[in-house]
Formats: sequence, C-alpha cells, structure tokens
Amino acid sequence: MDKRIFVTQPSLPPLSEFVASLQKIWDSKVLTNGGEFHQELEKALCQYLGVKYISLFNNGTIALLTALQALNIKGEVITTPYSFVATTHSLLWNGLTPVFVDIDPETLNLDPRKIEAAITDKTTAIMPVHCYGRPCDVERIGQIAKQNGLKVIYDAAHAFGVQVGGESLLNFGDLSALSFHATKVFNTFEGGAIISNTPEMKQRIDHLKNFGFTDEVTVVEAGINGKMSEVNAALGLLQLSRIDQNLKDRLEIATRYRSGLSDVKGIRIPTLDEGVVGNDSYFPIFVENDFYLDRDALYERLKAQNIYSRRYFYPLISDFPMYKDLPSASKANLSVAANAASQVLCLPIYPGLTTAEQDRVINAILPQ
Ligand code: T4K
Repeated sequence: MDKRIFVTQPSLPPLSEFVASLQKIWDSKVLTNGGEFHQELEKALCQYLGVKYISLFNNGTIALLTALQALNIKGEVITTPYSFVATTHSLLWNGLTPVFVDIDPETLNLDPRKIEAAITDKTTAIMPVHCYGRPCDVERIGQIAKQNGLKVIYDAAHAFGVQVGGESLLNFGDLSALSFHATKVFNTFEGGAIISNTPEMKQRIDHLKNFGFTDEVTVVEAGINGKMSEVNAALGLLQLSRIDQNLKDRLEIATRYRSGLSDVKGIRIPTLDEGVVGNDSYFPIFVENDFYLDRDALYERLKAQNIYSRRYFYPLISDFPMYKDLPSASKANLSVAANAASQVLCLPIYPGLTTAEQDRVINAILPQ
C-alpha cells in the first residue's frame, strides 16, 4: 500500500535550531508572561504581515473569544455557517446569539447582499470568515457595518499573509483573529493572534489576555489566560524565517493541481480575484453533479488509496445540535452554503508534498 497522505502536515524548522532557542529559555527561565521571544515575535509579525498591532494568543479560539470581549459585543452577531465550528462557538461562549447568513457561491464567504436583511435592533456585530484564506468582500461589509453602527470582527484563522490590492487583508474590520494551529500555513504548534488598529485597543486586548491585570495589584477587567508561551513564540520566529519558501511551495502544488484537474468534467476549482495574493492554505475542489462520482464516493475512493482528503466545511455549523434550532439555521436560509458543504473536498496541500504524491492525488481523482 502507498504511504498515507494527509490533508496537511505541519512545517517545522530543523530541530537543532529549535533546541538552540530552547537552550535560551532554559538559561533565562522565562517561560511565559510576555518574555523576550514573545515580544520579538510580535514585532517580527507586525513587520511581515504589514499590520499595526498584534497581540499573540495561545490559540485562535481564545483570540476570537477575547476579540468579542474587547469590543463589548452584545446581543446578535451575523456570521457564516460555512466555517470551522470555533467561529460560532466563540459567540456562544460570550453569551451571544449567532445569526447565520448565507454565503456567496464565488467567494464562499458571507454574502454581503444578504447581510442587511438579517440586521435587527439587537445586532451589534458581524463576524465573517475569510474561508480558505479567500478574502471576504471587505469593502461592502465595511460599508454595511458603518451604515448600521456595527463592529466587524474577522475570523482570519486561514488568512495569514493574504493581501488585497497590495494591503494586508488583516487590516480590514475592527479586529482580525488568526490561528497558528499545527494545521495552519504559519504554525507555532498551537497559537493565535488578534490584529488591532490602535495602541489603546492593543493594550486592552493585552490586559484581557492576562486576567485583566494592568500591574501587580490592579485588575481592571475579568480577563482570561490567553498568553502565548515562550516556547511557542520561539518556534514562531523560526517558522517566520521560512514562511516565504513555504508559501512558494504551496503555490507550486496548487498550480500543479489546477493544471491536472482543471479540465475534469464536474470538478470546479475556485479562483482568486485579480489583485489578491493568496496563501494556498487549503485546496478546495467542488464535486458537481456531472462528475462520475458523488463527493462522498470520491472521498472514500481517495481514502481507499491512502489519501486522506477532508470535507472542510461539512456539516455546516448551523447543522450541529447547539445551533440547528435557531431560526437562521433553516436550510432554506442557507441553500448556497448547504450546496457547497455537500460538494467540497479539500485536497492535501503542504510544503514537502512531493510531485509524485501530488500526481497520486490527481490520478486518484481522474475518471478511470
Ligand atoms: N476559525 C477557523 C475558521 C478555523 O479554521 C479554526 C481552526 C479556528 C477558528 C480555531 O483556531 P484554533 O483554536 O484551532 O487555533 C483542524 C484544526 O484543529 C483547527 O485548528 C482548524 N481550524 C480546522 C480547520 O482543522 P481537524 O479536526 O480537522 O484536525 P485534525 O487533527 O484532524 O488534523 C488534520 C490533519 O492534519 C491530520 O489528519 C494530520 C495532520 N496533522 C494534524 C495535527 C494536529 C498533523 O500532521 N499534525 C498535527 O499535529 O481540525
């Protein structure tokens, strides 16, 4: 049997480099609470990403929870059902009511044309997701938010390094939350961050992620422990030194998949708009009705050949038990998302996936 191929595999620096960083941590005995590696990584990421302020977190979910706290979000929040479940869980953990709005079939993100109809007098924010690192219609969402006095918190877990018109996608909205999980383009084992636009907001977020402490004896808010450790931050610095090569490797794989699969009847591969620099964090294909197999049959066929693709994002978040009874979770309200969830398959993509392995994936999909 051929070697197993998973949907992703984390990139790692040479162990010897990491051991050298660990030695420094062992020598200093500073393990966490905003040590040197933490500060250095914040600076390096601001520069690399082209953002003003960043606050590092222990994971993307706590970053989302904290972003909602930082903006005092209450009541109802408009969001997408087509995402990883952490997006909506962050609302529930803040005592907020998610209001699902359908997605656009091209961007696969919240459809701005449908947002306004979902706004009520309880709506205070929009939480869109740049799904697969594909940019939301940030201009239109920004206009809608402004006209209706709403905050925008982007779940940018997939959007590391993505640019639109030469600018970081992370600069749009009030806040953006990133994930540095092992499965992401840039990983710190576990990790995350919030991007903010003012020094006051960064400070508030930094207080919130450290129990609300502002000094040794003063607690100004009911904060949480969202801090990234020195071990994760040290790893992040090493990962950052290789990120450009990693993104290049991803682009090469995506290009090979595109050329191998673009003429296959019934397989739709979404493209990026002009002016967008993507990150190829995922490689979604959509298995349409005129393909010779249905999506689940193709998923099983790949699995039988030791290729572990994933159905990100099926089921829809709105189909999970804690959300399915919300009025906005109805199938009729979310038909585009339901269709995408029934057709999507994310193919393996990660630096180190060999051309022979890529061809194994392509050949396993081609009609036999
Ligand atoms: N918002 C969005 C839009 C997100 O996608 C996510 C996370 C979040 C928020 C929350 O961010 P974090 O709190 O996680 O920082 C994975 C990840 O656990 C999750 O981070 C990610 N989204 C989601 C899309 O995918 P699973 O359940 O699919 O992961 P798992 O363990 O099945 O891993 C997939 C494959 O990756 C494995 O088959 C093998 C490989 N793998 C995985 C891990 C963890 C490795 O080779 N090494 C590893 O350490 O959820």
